[in-house]
Amino acid sequence: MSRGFGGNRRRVPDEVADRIPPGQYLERGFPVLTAGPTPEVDTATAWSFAIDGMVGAKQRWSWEEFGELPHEDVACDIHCVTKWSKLDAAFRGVSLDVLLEAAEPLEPFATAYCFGGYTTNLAIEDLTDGRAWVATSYEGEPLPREHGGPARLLVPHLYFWKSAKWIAGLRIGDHDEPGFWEANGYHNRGDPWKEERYWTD
Ligand SMILES: Nc1nc2c(c(=O)[nH]1)N[C@H]1C(S)=C(S)[C@@H](COP(=O)(O)O)O[C@H]1N2
Ligand SMILES: [Mo]
Repeated sequence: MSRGFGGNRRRVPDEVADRIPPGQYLERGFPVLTAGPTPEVDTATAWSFAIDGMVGAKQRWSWEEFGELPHEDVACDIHCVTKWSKLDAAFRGVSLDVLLEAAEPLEPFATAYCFGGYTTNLAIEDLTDGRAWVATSYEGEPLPREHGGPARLLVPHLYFWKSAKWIAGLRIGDHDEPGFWEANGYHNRGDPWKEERYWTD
């Protein structure tokens, strides 16, 4: 029995059903989810992006230097563990393949750290092969501050808590250390297609 036909805004339209992971609903807006205050990071005086820790060649780019790196458009679907999914989000940024190639990681794990103190852990395997970016624009405009501007990590194949806003750098290491949400009960990896929401999943 299908009660309330037409009245359920969480019904997933058939034409996009295969793009919505299990347990998710289609969101047309772009909700803001931030634990704590929204940092303000001045690109001229305060912003840089670093790759440090166990690497062959430590890197730090100023905003101006970062702007000279090759950028690409990224159209992607994003999935938040709070169950909304947004299709065809249009970002622009620098591929982690480019950034990591410069830094030469020597070990397999990374912690993304941010202005404001948020962290999240990722395997380098999940940051390479054209699947992760440091994004600086959204829908053709500078990335809005509430969505992580000046720059955020974008790892659309994992739940969106891995896409660290106001990213300041990646620290490479030899062991996998839980970040902010991972230490508070979220899954260590967070694959939306496997519904890896909580550490018990
Ligand atoms: N620095 C920082 N990054 C963060 C968060 C945060 O609180 N601080 N929240 C995460 C969570 S839980 C989600 S779902 C997404 C939300 O991104 P949005 O606000 O652009 O939708 O950002 C992730 N990145
Ligand atoms: Mo989230």
